[in-house]
Amino acid sequence: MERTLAIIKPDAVERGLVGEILKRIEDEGLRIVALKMVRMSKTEAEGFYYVHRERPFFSSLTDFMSSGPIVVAVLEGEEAIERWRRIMGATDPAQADPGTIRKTYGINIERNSVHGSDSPESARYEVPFFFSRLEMVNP
Ligand code: 3AN
Repeated sequence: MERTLAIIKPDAVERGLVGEILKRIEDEGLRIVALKMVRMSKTEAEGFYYVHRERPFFSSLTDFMSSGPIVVAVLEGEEAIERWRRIMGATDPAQADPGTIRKTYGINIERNSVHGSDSPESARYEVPFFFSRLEMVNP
């Protein structure tokens, strides 16, 4: 059993897509074991995306991610990390497979509607970034 961090990004929250995306997660058989809405400060967004600090898009990305509320969730299931990545689709919505969330809702490579941890190592950083153990249920 594996856990991963999912984020519904500001572009999707703004367009009223929270319900659709949470329904998709449940329909795919991933269990939501923690869930909340937050608004990150610029500094918090920089902390979350620390690994990308040298990338040219870092400043724009952290501006965007702190521009409005996001919904963060911890998803649990067999191979949850890989499964959630597959459901999201490629980073660039234009390259994403049909039926993926990013293909369906993503606006561009930055405003791509959802985030998912890309490895067990990043999940180990990202899950506790938002949730304490007390905030995650043990079904
Ligand atoms: P993913 O979210 O698919 O793991 P990463 O980790 O390469 O993609 O990038 C993190 C986030 O940075 C992406 N979700 C996207 O919002 C943004 N991003 C990635 N590449 C670019 C780019 N070339 N231009 C602008 N933003 C980007």
